[in-house]
Amino acid sequence: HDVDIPYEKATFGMGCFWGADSLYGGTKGILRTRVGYCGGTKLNPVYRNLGDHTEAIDIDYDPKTISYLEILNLFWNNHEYGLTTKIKKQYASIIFYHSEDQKRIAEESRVHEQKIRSNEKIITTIVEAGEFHSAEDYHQKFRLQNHKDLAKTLGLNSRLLLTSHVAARLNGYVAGIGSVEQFEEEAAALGLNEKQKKYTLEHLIENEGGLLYC
Ligand code: MHO
Repeated sequence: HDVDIPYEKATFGMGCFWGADSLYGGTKGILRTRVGYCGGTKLNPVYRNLGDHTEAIDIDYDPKTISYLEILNLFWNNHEYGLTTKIKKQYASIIFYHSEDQKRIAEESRVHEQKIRSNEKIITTIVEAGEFHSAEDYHQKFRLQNHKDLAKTLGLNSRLLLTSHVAARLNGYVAGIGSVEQFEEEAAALGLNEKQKKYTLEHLIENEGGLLYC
């Protein structure tokens, strides 16, 4: 049940990557997600030793269903980037663009955000996407992996944790992202059985509208 359609990429640093993974995973039009380290120079960064890298979310999306601007709006509305307190490089607010188009749209959206949040100083930087270093398996689809029984039914290995469409979507839904209506529309296409469906729905309802904690 993977989706083999044309896609584009989006990459952001927006605080702890667990929350971003679920946020985007449950959003309509997002095909796959992975979390990792980006923007620095250290070779082979790992969670306990990430050097000058930033925690980042890497997204494959279907541009026919969701636009880059819509994805950016989720970025602006779901992390902190204008605090007077200093944010560690690990949690820096960064837009990693993949094309000149993305760069332009990102820069325009930053100007717009600064206008409507005139009492905050936006510290978000916009830089070209470089190498993305995938994080350790246990960081991928972190919320979903907390639901051990459901995760087990998907048979996720190291590769699937990075590439599975179903895992990306369920990682959002169990965290309360997306709506019941959206989930019910999609459950058949995801190939879920009744038990998986019932379990996911329960947790979607329980967590809907809640905060993405870290
Ligand atoms: N407080 C969490 C943050 C995790 S995160 C992926 C921890 O230290 O485990 O930055």
